[in-house]
Amino acid sequence: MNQMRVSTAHEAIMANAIRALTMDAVQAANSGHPGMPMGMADVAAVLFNRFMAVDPAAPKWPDRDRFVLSAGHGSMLIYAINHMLGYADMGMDQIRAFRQMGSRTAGHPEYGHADGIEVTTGPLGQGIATAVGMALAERMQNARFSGDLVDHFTYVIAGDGCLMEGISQEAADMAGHWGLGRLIVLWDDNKITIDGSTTLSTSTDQKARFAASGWQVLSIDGHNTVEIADAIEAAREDPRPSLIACRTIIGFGAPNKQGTAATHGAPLGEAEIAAARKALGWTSPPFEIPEEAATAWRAVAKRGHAARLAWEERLAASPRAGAFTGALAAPDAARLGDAIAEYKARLSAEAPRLATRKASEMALEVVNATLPNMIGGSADLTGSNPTRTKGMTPVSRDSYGGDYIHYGIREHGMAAAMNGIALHGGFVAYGGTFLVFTDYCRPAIRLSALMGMPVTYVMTHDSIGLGEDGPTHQPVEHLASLRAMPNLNLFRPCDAVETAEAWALAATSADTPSVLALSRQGLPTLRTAHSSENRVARGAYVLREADGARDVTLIATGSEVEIAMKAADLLAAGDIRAAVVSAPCFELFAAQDAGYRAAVLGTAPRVGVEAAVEQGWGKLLGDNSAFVGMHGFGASAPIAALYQHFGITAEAVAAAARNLI
Ligand SMILES: Cc1ncc(C[n+]2csc(CCOP(=O)(O)OP(=O)(O)O)c2C)c(N)n1
Ligand SMILES: [Mg+2]
Repeated sequence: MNQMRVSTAHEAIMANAIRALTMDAVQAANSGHPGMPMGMADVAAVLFNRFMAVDPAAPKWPDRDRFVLSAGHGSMLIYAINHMLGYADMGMDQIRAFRQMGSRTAGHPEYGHADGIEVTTGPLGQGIATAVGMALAERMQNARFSGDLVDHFTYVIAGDGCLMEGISQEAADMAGHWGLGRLIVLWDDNKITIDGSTTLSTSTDQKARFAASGWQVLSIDGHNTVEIADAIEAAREDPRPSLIACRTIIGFGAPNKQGTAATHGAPLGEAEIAAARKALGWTSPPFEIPEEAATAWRAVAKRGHAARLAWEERLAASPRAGAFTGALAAPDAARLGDAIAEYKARLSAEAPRLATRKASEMALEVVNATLPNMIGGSADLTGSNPTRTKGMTPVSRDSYGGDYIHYGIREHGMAAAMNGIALHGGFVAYGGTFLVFTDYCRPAIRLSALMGMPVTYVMTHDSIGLGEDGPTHQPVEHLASLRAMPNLNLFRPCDAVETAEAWALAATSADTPSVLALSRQGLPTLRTAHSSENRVARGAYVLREADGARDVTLIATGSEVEIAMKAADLLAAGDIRAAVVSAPCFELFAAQDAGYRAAVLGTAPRVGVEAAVEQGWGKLLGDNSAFVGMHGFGASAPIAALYQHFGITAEAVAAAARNLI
C-alpha cells in the first residue's frame, strides 16, 4: 500500500465516528460493550484507512483482506465500520436495531448475518485461532495460483481475554511454526477485563510468549496514528506473523469512565455520553455521521473497489482463471458419488474385515483422488486416524503447496484452523484425533456448526472397543453430547461400505460439519449386497428384515451393528423374528419423512445397542424398549474382556429382546 496516496488527516474523525455509533447503539439497546470499540477506534481507523482492501460492493471478493474481530464482544466496532464503508445490508436501521430480534447486528458478530463479517466471534480466543487457518489458506492458495491472484492479509483484533485463553497458545505456535507473515494481530492491550485490572489474574509477558513462538512483536501507543501505521507497515514487511501490542485506554473518550472496567460491558449512560461527545468534540446527534467522516470512510471503500476491479482484470487474463474459480465452487458431489458407488461395489464383493478407521482411509483414497481441494490433517495421530492418503505431502513454511497438515498436539487449534480454512474458501478441510478428544475441540466444533462450515472431524477409537488404553481414552458420553449439538452430523458407520457412504456425504456437505466416529477394531462387511444408493444418507435403514412380521427391532450403530446381527441370529434360532436397523446418523434419520421413519422403526418392541450412554436414544426407541450400552466409564483391558464385562454382547441383546416380547 502506498501510504502517500492515503489521506490521513481524517483519521481522528473516522475513529470518533466509531466511538459515537458505539455509544449510541449500546445506549439504545441498553446492552452491549462500548469499551473495546472506543479504545481500539484509532487502531481500526488507521488499519482501514491505510491498509485494508475490502469492497462492500463485492463482499466475497476472494483476494480481499480478512478482518477478524476476535474480541467479539466489541461487535459495534465492526458494525460501525461496515456501516460507514457502505455495506448495503448495514444501514443505520441496523445500527439502531443493535442486539434486537431479527437484526443483523447481533450481540456478537455472526458469520452469515451480514456481509463483511468473516467469522463468528464471541467465545474468546476462537477468532485468533480461526484466523490462523485463514492465513494458512491464503498461503496455500497463493502457492497454487501465484501472487497475481492471491495476495492478501489477515488482520485480527484480539483483547486481553483472547490472549489469556489457552487456544491462543495453540494459535501462536501454529502461526509461528508455519511462518504466516500475513497474519497480523492487533492486541488491545488495555490491561482491563471484566473483573478489573489484568493484574488480578495474569502475570504473563505476552510479548515474550509470542516472540518465543516465532512472532515479530511490536509495541505502540494505540492512540497514536503514526505509531499505529508504522507498526502495521512493519508487520506487513516482516516474514513472521506479527503481534502489535496496542497500548490503549478502554472506553477512550468517556471522560469519567475511560480506563475502567465500567466501560467494558454496559451502556455509558446519557450523562457520560454527553460528556464524551464534548470531550471528543463530536457535535452530531445520535445515529448521524458528519460528512467529513462519511467521506473518509467511503474513500476506503472506493480504494477497495478499485483494487477488486484490478484483481478481476488479472483473473480474467490469467490462464488459471478456470481452475481458480473451480476451486472456490462446491465440490462435485455427482462425480464423487459415482466414484464411491464403484468403490462400494468392490467392497461388497470382497467383504473385507476392517476397522472403520482403516475403511475411512480407503474411502479417503477415493475422495482425495476425486476432489482436488481436500486438505487433510491430524493432531499428531496420523497413523492412528489414518488421515494421510497416498501422495499427500505435508504443508510447511517451505511448502504451502502441500495438502496435509501436521497440526501437532493442538486439537482445539486444529478445529479452529479448519474453520478458518473453510471460511477462507478454496479448500475442503478434514482433520483427525481420537473421538474422546472431541471435548478438546468442542468450542470450535460448535462454531463449525453455528457458522455452517462443512469441515469433517475424523474421530477414531470411538468406544471401549479401543481396549487397553482404558477409560481416559474411551468415549462414553461423546456420541450423546455431539448429537445434542444443532447442525452437526455425527456418523458412526458399521462397516467399510457405510464408511464410504458417510465420506461421500461429509466431503460434499454444503453447510453442515460432520464428525465421523470410527472404530479401532476390525469389523465385518455387513453390506454385502451392493446398491449404488447411498443408504447412510437416510440416517438409518433396515439392514436385515425379519422373516415375516417382526417380533422385535434391533437398532444399532457402528461396531455394535455386528452384535445386533448376531443377536438376530440367536433370536431366529428360538423362532423370534428380529429386524436389524443400522442407524449411522441420527440427524439425517430425523430429517426423513414420517412414513419412512415409521417403516424403518416398525411397531414391534425395540432394543438399542451402542457402546455408549443411552442419552439421545429416546426418540428411536420409544416406550416399549430396552438399551444395551454403557452406564459409566470404561476400563483398561483387551477388547473382548471389555465387551463381556460391560454386557454388550449378542447374548445380552437377545435376552433384552426376549424380555420385551
Ligand atoms: C471463552 C469466553 N470466556 C468468557 C467470556 C466472557 N467475556 C466476554 S469479554 C470478557 C473479558 C474480556 O476482556 P478483554 O478481552 O480484555 O476485553 P476488554 O474488557 O478489554 O474489552 C469475558 C470474560 C467469553 N466471551 N468467552
Ligand atoms: Mg482488555
